Amino acid sequence: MTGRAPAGPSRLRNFVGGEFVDGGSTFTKVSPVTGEPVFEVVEATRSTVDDTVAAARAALRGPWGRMGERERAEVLRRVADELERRFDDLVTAEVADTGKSIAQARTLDIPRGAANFRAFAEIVATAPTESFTTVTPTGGRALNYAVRKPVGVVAVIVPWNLPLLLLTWKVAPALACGNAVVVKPSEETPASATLLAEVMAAAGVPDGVFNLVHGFGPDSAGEFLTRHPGVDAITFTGESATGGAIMRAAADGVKAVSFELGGKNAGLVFADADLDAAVAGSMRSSFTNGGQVCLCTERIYVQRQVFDEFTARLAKRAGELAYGWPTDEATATMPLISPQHRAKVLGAYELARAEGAEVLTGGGTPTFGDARDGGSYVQPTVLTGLGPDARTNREEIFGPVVHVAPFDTEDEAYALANGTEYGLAATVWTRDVGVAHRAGVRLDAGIVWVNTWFLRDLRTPFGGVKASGIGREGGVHSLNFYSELTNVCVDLS
Ligand code: NAD
Ligand code: 6OD
Repeated sequence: MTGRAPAGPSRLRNFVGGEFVDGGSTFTKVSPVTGEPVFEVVEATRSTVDDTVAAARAALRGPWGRMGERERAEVLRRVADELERRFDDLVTAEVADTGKSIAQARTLDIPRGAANFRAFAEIVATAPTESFTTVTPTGGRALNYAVRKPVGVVAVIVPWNLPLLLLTWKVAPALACGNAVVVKPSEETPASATLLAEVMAAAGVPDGVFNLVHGFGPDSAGEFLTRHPGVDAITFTGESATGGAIMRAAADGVKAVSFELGGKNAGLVFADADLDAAVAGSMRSSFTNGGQVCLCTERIYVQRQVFDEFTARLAKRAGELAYGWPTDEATATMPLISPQHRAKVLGAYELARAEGAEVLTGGGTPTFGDARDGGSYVQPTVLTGLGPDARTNREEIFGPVVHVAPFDTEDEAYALANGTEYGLAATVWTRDVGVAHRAGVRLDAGIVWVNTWFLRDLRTPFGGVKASGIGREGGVHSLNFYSELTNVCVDLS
């Protein structure tokens, strides 16, 4: 990237059966950094969505449908190679769409795109299937074994916060299992998905295996896709309320769903923790990607003996987070994705004040005296003073904001952490292995990190409990969603 913002606006199109297609109306994607237009995006019509589903179905009947796991794994490795070859273009696209720092895009978002394909190439090529030897009624033997088959046409719908990472996290296992996909990125982040279509073509993925539609949710590409009778399964990441709408749309066709939804994640800091690590880790877990990660901690409960010291250190560091252009290596903040999302987060800051919160740092918007004043920035914010029933402590905000409160006993810590409708992730800071284990058992969360945050092994189960999701993806759990298991029973007697 040479300038402050990418060259633009350029036109992003839908990808159907191996071809980019134009036509229909367009919408404008604006930069979160400056509010200026960056891309014109062709919105998929209902008939474009029909065409993608037909192209995907046709691909399943072609050579793709006859490939074995090892051949598909080889295709996935070529996709990873091509993603790495297009690394700089993908970084530029992701930064243009989101305003995230180029340093983060280079070290997290784009490398994980390639890593997702490499990981699922290995997983699908090496995963065992079950087999059982069974005694027959006549005393003979039968062999039962399971074979994996693709589910069919999979709709992949993802949000805007980690666009390529979250898209490829689902596309890689779906392709590994032999499905064809129709993907719909967020209307806020159309660019890296468009490049992924180019990557697929360059890597030799057969036409129709990967299709892309741009657009919105209700009465647009998202809803057309989830209601489409030719779609066999839907994998979705986004808000819990959207998950509900998609589930209703999926009910008619009895389509399988996998949902990774919202969170209101807690951090627990016990008095025996390494406080330097807890403060540094909580800075990451609260403010990475402008707090726009579903796994971010928006509530931290700190054991009373260390509450004052922890809170003072966290608020000081949050107040010192460096603003800068995304292209500056030292930048540690980023804008929110859109003016609408900024209004929502600022509304949450107002609500916190109205509920009686003390604002330890932030609570408003920064001013720059340059083009960034047209962007969607808010200040990183640390709050305290609210009880567990405050809406600020129960509702997902999805911005750079955390509320800090004290606790006395381990039981109280778990009760506070579990006191929301969500249950995605939790982070625990302690040196006591007993506490670490009990936290894993007693917290309502799909993922519990101890003395770390967002440390990922792609073979592990990933997902949420309560309103944070349905199902698990990762490793063999992804294979189980993206494939059908048929049991074959052979009488050997
Ligand atoms: P969102 O639910 O508004 O949108 C997500 C996607 O769904 C977008 O592509 C959108 O166009 C589409 N969509 C919206 N309504 C639809 C409908 N009725 N039918 C079909 N598609 C529809 O979410 P967002 O604002 O883009 O993302 C932020 C949310 O995502 C937060 O709640 C965050 O916690 C959640 N999230 C969860 C995870 C996870 O792994 N659990 C990961 C990232 C983000
Ligand atoms: O790391 C992942 O695989 C993953 N799905 C992360 C989700 C982050 C939410 O914003």
